[in-house]
Amino acid sequence: MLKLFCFQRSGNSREVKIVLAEKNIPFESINIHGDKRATESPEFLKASPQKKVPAIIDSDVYMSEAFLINQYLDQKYPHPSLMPKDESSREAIRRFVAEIDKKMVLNIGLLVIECLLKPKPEQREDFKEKKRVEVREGLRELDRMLEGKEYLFGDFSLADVAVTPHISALPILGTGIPAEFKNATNWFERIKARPSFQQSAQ
Ligand SMILES: N[C@@H](CCC(=O)N[C@@H](CS)C(=O)NCC(=O)O)C(=O)O
Repeated sequence: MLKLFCFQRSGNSREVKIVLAEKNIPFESINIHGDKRATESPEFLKASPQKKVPAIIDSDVYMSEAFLINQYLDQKYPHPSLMPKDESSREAIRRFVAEIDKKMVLNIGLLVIECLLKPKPEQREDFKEKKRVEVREGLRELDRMLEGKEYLFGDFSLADVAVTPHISALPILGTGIPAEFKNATNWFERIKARPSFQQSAQ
């Protein structure tokens, strides 16, 4: 059975859990949080030399990096497909994920460190506000992309998967999707209603 190394509050792990749930792929979840034996195990280190989650072992395939894992899963388990058929749309999704990782996912990660992992006296309020503004700019762009669409690239795809688990962390970071971004707000409601999204939080 496929093994997934993860931890519960990891947005990147959630990305892979969503795809596993969408495709109904059985898997063994190995929660490595605080488990030194798991983090130092040769199989985890082979799957993830950087010691980051998510990582998977699927027969003889050892992999890390959420989007790479999800593209692999989508090819190996094609039903339902989470990438468009034509190569130019696939390439557009790859470019989108690379961009949104830099513009938004990274900033949300930095907010997690600043707001949740640092002791209060060490937290920099100006830095937090700067990152919140940058995240809101990313949301504005998503809102524009979603005009007239249910999902970012038409059908639900790996593009939606790459960003939504991270957006769900925003309320505990002192921000969220501004109400004026109606397309993004409605899209996120649709995502939250999907069983795969709900299961990925467990
Ligand atoms: N670019 C990687 C990021 C992976 C990553 O940063 N994972 C975090 C959890 S969300 C992690 O393993 N942090 C533990 C650490 O850095 O030691 C991906 O998309 O999978």
